[in-house]
Amino acid sequence: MKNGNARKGENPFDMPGKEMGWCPGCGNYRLLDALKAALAELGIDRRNLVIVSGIGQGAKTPQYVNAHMFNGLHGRALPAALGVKLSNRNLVVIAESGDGCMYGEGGNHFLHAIRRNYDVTVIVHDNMVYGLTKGQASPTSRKGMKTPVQVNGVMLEPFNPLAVSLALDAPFIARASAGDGEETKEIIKQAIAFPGLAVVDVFQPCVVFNKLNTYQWFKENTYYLPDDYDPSDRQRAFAKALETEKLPLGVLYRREGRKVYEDLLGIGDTPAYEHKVDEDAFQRMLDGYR
Ligand SMILES: Cc1ncc(C[n+]2csc(CCOP(=O)(O)OP(=O)(O)O)c2C)c(N)n1
Ligand code: SF4
Repeated sequence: MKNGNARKGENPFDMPGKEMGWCPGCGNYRLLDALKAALAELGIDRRNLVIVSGIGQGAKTPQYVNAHMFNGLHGRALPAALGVKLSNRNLVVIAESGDGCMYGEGGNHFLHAIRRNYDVTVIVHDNMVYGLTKGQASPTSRKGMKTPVQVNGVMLEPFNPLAVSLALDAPFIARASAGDGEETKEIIKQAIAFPGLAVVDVFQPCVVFNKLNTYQWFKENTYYLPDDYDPSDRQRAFAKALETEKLPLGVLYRREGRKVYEDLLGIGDTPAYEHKVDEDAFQRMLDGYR
C-alpha cells in the first residue's frame, strides 16, 4: 500500500522525504494537499498547530503534516483535541479521521463535541468504507453496497453527518469533495478560521476497497450549493442535508455567536503550562485527603 515518498517541499507544512502509507490514487493525497494549502494561505504558524487523529487511513494524515500531532485510539480524536484546546486555547487544533473513526467508534464523542462547541475543526475523510481494515462497511456506506463482510449488501441507511450536526446545532457545517482540490481548500480555510466547532465532511475516494463510490461517482452524485445560498438559514440547511438524489457540497450552515466551551468554562488565554501553582493551597488540598 505504499506510494513512495512525499514530494514537494514548497509549503511550510510539507514533509519532503517522508514515506507515505497510502495507495496510489487514494483521495487522501488530495485532501492532504488541500489541507496544507489552506494552512499556508491562512498564514498559520506551524508551531501553533496541533493535528489530532484516531486510527485509520485518514487518521494517518497528521503524520504527513509538518506540525505538532497526536495520534490516539480509534474513535478518540475529539477528546484528545479537547484536552489540547483546554490546555492552551491559543493553539489551532484540527481533529481529523475517517468516517468510521469519527461517526462509528467515535460517534459518542462526535455528538458531545458538538454539544460542547469547543473551537476545533473536525475534518472527516468520508470514503464510505473502513479502509485500513480492508473494506468492511462503515456508518456512511451506501445501502446495498457489497463488501467482504456485508456479502449480500449493506442493510442499513447511511448515517447523515450533516443532519446530525445540524440537529445538535453545530455552528459551522460543510461538505467537500477531495477530488475538487481548490474548492476543498477554500472550505477548509473557512472552517479553520471559524471560531467554534466546525464540521467538514470530505468525500474521499478509497480506490482499493470502495469500487462503488469512485471519483466519477462523487462527480455524478454531488453538486455545489449556488452562490446565492444563505448558510444562516437552519431550516433550509436541514432540507439540503436531507437531499439524497444528489448530495450538496459547500458550506451548508454557519452561524456566528454561539458561545464556545472554553468561554463557558472561563478558560483564560494563559496556557496551562504557564499557570503558577499555589504551593500552600496545593499542600492544603493534599492534607485534606490524609
Ligand atoms: C476500538 C477499535 N475497534 C476497531 C479497531 C480496528 N480498526 C482499526 S482502523 C478501523 C477502520 C478505519 O476506518 P475509517 O475510520 O473509516 O478510516 P479509513 O481507514 O477508511 O480512513 C478499524 C475497524 C480498532 N483499532 N479499535
Ligand atoms: S483509503 Fe483506500 S485507497 Fe486510500 S490508502 Fe486506504 S485502502 Fe488505499
